[in-house]
Amino acid sequence: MTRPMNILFLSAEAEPFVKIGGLGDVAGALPQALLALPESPDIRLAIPFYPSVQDKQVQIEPVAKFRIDHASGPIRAEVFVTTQTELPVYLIGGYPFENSDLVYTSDTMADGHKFTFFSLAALELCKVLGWKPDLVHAQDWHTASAVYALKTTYRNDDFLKDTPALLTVHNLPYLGNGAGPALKAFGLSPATESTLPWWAQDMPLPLGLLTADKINTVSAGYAEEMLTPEFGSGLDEFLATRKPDLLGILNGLDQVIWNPQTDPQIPQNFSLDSLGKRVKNKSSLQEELGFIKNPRIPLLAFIGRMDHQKGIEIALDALRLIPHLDWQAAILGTGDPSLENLVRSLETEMPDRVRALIRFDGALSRRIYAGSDIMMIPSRYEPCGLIQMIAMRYGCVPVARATGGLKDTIGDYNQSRTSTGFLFEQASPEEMALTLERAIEAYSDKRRWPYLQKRGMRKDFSWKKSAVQYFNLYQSMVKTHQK
Ligand code: NHF
Repeated sequence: MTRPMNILFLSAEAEPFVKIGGLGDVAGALPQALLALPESPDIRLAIPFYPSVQDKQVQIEPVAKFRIDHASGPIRAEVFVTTQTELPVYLIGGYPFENSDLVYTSDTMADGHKFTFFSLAALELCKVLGWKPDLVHAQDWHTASAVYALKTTYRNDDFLKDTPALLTVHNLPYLGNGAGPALKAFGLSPATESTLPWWAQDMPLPLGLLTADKINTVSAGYAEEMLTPEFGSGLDEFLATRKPDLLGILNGLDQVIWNPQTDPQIPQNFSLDSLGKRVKNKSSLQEELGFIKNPRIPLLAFIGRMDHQKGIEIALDALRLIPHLDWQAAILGTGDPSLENLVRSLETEMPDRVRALIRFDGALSRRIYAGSDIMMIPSRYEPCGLIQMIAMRYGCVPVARATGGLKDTIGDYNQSRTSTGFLFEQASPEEMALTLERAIEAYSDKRRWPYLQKRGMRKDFSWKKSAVQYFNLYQSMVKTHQK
């Protein structure tokens, strides 16, 4: 191919327009990183035009108006494109988004309706613009119906037929359960004759997994775990049939935004060569949190969403098992109110060494990365994870469950030459407590600890690395289709 590859990148969220979770980070960074490659593709990002994005007053211009067929009558789509960045970002609006203040809701029917509308409108947009994608790259269940549509209703479409599709799984348990009626109303029938288990035959993510030319997830470890009953969300046996087309590509980290050497929001900048300065961040954090200011007491932290996946209660119970050791703990995040209350209870039990920081606070999270010693990451599953990468970059040593991307990015202390942290196998407070004990003991070895920190700080988690892998994958998929 002499011209650059045309890639349509679909996501329900993308920084800086709208970000709810890790998907927003990826969709904000990866298309940009692909654009920065020497042989950059003509990549275009499409996201829904939520009311919250409209409020941001992004510079845009209208590009298209068309209709999407629906059982109760056609629905009008109105599309704008951003004009202030090199990456074209299509904002797809229409009435399904007009009253959706929240990106994701608990109303699975309504979410199914709006995301199916979005997915189909994104494909239709390419036709209206006369811009033929060489590949469609969808993310998670929200846009998986674009993959299914390409391979079914658009199978004989002159413009879009034979377009290869890549589906990236960022979080397998979210299958799009409840979206079946919406798919049907938009003309996408269930795959009743397929190899999918019967209960998944009308769900967007399984349908995308069934029909995508390639499937990837955000670490090699999670790609393997998805094939097991523990992590497969009921699809493990089906996914085994797709194993030849399933791969893992690790997410990257924005190394400019996350840089302890230049981060303006931390009290004391530091680098690999001036790690000694880091202690100032610790003492100022101890002071801010009302803890005893003592550099010898290890300061543990948890940052993240308080939900079942992230396993915060495992960490709380693990801390209860090690009262005999000296430590302090800062726990920052919001989420499930019952889990938030568990964090508050631990603070009440141990007021002089636990801080329950129940809020979203980006600036404080940076001070914690820069000033705490150990980051606790007890996730039950973690497709990739960002916290561990940021922690390592800031010299904060992770103690994490050996799962998915955590296992792939953290070298365990036992492998002394490559170790950057501590891993434990079972999601149990007992195992985590033993591992915290190991970490706290290692912390007291003032000679060895900095080696551990420095190995983590040296790790290259740049987006460039991931972008090259996606580029090669796109290229091989496009070539296979041209044959
Ligand atoms: O990093 C973005 C993120 C992952 O592990 C994370 C998760 C959701 O659970 O790929 O998606």
